[in-house]
Amino acid sequence: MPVCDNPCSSVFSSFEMPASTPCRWDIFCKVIDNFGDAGVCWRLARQLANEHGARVRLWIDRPETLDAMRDGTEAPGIDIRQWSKHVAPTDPGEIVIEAFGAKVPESLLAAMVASPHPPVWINLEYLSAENWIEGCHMLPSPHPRLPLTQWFFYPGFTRNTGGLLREADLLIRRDRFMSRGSGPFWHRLGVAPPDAQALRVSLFAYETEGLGGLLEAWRDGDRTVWCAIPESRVSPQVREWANDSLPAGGAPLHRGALTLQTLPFISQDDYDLLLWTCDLNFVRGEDSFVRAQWAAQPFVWQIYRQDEDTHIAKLDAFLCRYLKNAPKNTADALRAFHAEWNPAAGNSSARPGGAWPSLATTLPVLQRHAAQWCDHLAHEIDLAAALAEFAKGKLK
Ligand code: TRH
Repeated sequence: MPVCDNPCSSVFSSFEMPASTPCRWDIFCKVIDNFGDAGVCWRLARQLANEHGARVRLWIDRPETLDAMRDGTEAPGIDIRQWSKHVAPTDPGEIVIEAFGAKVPESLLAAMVASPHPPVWINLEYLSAENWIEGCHMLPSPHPRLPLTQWFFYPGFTRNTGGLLREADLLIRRDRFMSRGSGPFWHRLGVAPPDAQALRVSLFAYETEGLGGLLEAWRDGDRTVWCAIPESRVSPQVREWANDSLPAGGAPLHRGALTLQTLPFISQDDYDLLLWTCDLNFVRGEDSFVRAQWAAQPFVWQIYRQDEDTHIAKLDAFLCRYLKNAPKNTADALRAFHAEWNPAAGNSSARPGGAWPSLATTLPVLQRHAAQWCDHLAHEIDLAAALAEFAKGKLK
């Protein structure tokens, strides 16, 4: 069965596509917390629709999570549907993706078994830089009871993984934006542009003990720091640090060498612009972490915490890969900062203010390193293309 030449079933005809249009994808997303699960699925759905002619049903248990990220963005080819244990399709597409452990309902599994052409059933995993994922990527996992096979798909940083989400025109758009300057962007956000001499920082984070120390290091430092803070879990802590004196209406707050600029939670597309235009980005989770790498700017990753500190091995694996070709001083400074920004459980002595001076000194080197890393990654296949290729192979 060809992957992209099938007439679409009647259910998918609600998309009003021509009969020759292709691949019907179902992506299942369960929002565990925050924005990452929804953010990745939405980005993947958009790319499959825009670049691979896919018709995607994005099944999400909490569709409202997408609202601020989409901010009204049109999504031709994507049908966002709410699902739960009780409301789920019984007419699978050609490709069914369970993202990040979202388990499709039994009724759909039964329909998959009954289908004359069972769909390609994919388990899309979390991103990791650990070596073992290469051995598990694209492995089959037979269902314990039903005549169905699921395939593991691991995003990653190497050729033997599924790659990272990257729209075909992303780096071109980034370079065009950078060559035009960020003035119109700030104007659109209603924000006074940062001083040209200032170090521009974006801060997207979970609650963290190290925040106060870092803000104080910036406040008392030699260089002006302008820090944009889109609304997130760290925002209440920022307000507390500022003694609730952040001006209303988004005006900046000045403290010594530091200017704090709060922002609302902006759309995914605008968030890219913010990452591109800042000299240093604090990111977290999975999707902002990847977008920071496409920004080709230095970044600090606050990894999502897991029980028994298993996330620390994941963080180390990434830093190892990322810093492999970096000068030793630079690698040491970035590692030290990450250790303070991601303390192991029970280590409450973390004060990233302490590791800041070394990181600040090495930022120009880190900037070049980030650009090289981005170029290197851009030579690998992107996740949407890898999934499309894999599905095509399985549907033959
Ligand atoms: O929000 P996150 O912490 O998401 C997650 C989830 O917690 C998830 O359960 C966990 O498994 C995963 O991390 C590892 O961080 P992330 O992944 O960076 O997602 C944030 C999304 O929000 C991303 O798509 C970018 C988007 N975003 C905006 O659209 N506008 C904004 O202003 C900001 C700051 C982010």
